[in-house]
Amino acid sequence: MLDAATSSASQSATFDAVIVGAGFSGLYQLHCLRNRLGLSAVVLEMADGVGGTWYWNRYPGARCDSESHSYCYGFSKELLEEWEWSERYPDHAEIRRYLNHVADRFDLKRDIRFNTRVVSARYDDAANLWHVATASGETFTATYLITAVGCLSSANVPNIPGLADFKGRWYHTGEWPHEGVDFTGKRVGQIGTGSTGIQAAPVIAEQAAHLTVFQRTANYSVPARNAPLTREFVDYVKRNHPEIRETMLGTPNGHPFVIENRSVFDVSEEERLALYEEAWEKGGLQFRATFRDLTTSKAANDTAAEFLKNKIRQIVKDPAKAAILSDIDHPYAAKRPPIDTDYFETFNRDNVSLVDLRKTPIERITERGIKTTDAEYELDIIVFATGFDAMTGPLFRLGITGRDGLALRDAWQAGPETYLGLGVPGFPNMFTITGPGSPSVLCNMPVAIEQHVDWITDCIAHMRANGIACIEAERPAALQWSDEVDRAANATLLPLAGHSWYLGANVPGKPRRFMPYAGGMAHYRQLCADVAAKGYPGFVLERALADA
Ligand code: N01
Repeated sequence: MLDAATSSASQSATFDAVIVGAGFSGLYQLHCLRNRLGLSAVVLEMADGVGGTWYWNRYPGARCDSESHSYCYGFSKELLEEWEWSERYPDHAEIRRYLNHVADRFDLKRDIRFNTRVVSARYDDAANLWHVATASGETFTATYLITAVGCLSSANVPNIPGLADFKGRWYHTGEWPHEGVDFTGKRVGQIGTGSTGIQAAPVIAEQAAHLTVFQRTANYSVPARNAPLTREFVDYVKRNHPEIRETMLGTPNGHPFVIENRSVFDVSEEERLALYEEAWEKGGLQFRATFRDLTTSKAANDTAAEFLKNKIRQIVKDPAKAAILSDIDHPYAAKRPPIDTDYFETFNRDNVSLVDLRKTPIERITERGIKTTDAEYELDIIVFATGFDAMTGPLFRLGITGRDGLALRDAWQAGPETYLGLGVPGFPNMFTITGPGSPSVLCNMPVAIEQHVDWITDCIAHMRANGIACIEAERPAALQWSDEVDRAANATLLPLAGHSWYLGANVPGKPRRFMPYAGGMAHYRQLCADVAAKGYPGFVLERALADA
């Protein structure tokens, strides 16, 4: 084991592993490497606290769409039993409290360097080491580089002409000011109606003088039915952890509910509507699990889509607004399905208007507000709920170069190429937690993260037990995996939402490639376990020179 020491010659702190990011992934990875394997590891985190995505996403209404009792680590029975969530869906502040509790409970903060932004990570072929440099000029050297930067941490502010001219204030939801934003008496424009915009609009509308929502693509949403958790439910969860986790680990998406094993066409129309109504009343992402073929058959999906569009028409009283909001061009859940608290109801407020950007696109931002082809909207504040340069963006920001000085950005010019979303050809001893090609964002994230971290930890333990100095994904295996990622996506309706960030379509110039693995978490877990059990086929394992 290398000591966490600073070599006076290079002034570079040396560790077994450098982990980048102190969210769910980085915290657990540090726990595994340091507390289980006894290795020296450091987490480099650009924020001044733990939380990762939840450190930055503090926008009004920011709340998790996974149910709280499933949005947590499962690795510690004690942790599961002692932590109590307060609501069905935890808000951003409660999730940060949870992650701080975890960091304190496992004494993790002493090995996290906060306010430390990685600007480059370079693989040194000759020494088989990673050299990591930070914005403040510090350098770190490590055998393993583990990226724990999340999938949705690189804000996408669209390049709309004139933003610099705007005399008001503007904010991106993913980089929200910690002190909050006071909307009182303000005219607010919100661009974006994805999961974030759908959470934010109702809360902003309650405070602002006026909210104008600029919608490019209409979206489905199902009520979250958020509520405080009852004592009975909290106690039930405590008593039934093993069963709940068994369900989560057995499903394709890591949630604590099963997908019903019935087709839309197994039941009469009357029965189907009753089942949709029941799922609507229950609320949440579980709506998607009402029938097994909702995500794979367009004809089946059409029935849910129609039900949800009708709900919009029933809720929104102004027929013109209802028509714009329900004019949805993709199957339900082909984009990440939002859940909401009073989103469509918000459009019944007198102080909320809606602009259809499909009919009247934004031409520019002016000193006074947003100018579409039809009108100029005077605003004091613009909120960009415009999403992220997802999955690859956070990795590119690290300035990673692998073998022979190859930049990750160049290696992935035509789209990301990984083996299992965990390893990248040309980038030895680098592991990507929830990287492109992993189920990650198509799964309840903590479930996906724990599987990755456990696999990486076991892999490093195997390397150290067997004198293996270097592991690197093989190109043919990565190419095959890319084909499998495509195949899995094409077996679903996901590619039918041509503008989704799953495809990279939301960022101009980004190669279009379906990035997450849609084959299901349970299946993926088995594939990864098989690879490990068979001695890591698809990876090249090299012994240390002295052992060769
Ligand atoms: O981002 P999005 P998000 N002009 O990319 C619009 C996770 N999440 O932050 O669809 C006008 O989904 C864009 O329009 P279009 C979750 O995985 C989790 O909402 O490209 N509009 C779209 O309406 C989610 O999927 C939770 O036509 C522009 C919106 O902005 C992911 O984060 C909560 C535009 C972006 O939607 C991202 O969601 C929230 C432009 N130039 C989010 N550019 C929880 O679980 C973009 N748009 C808590």
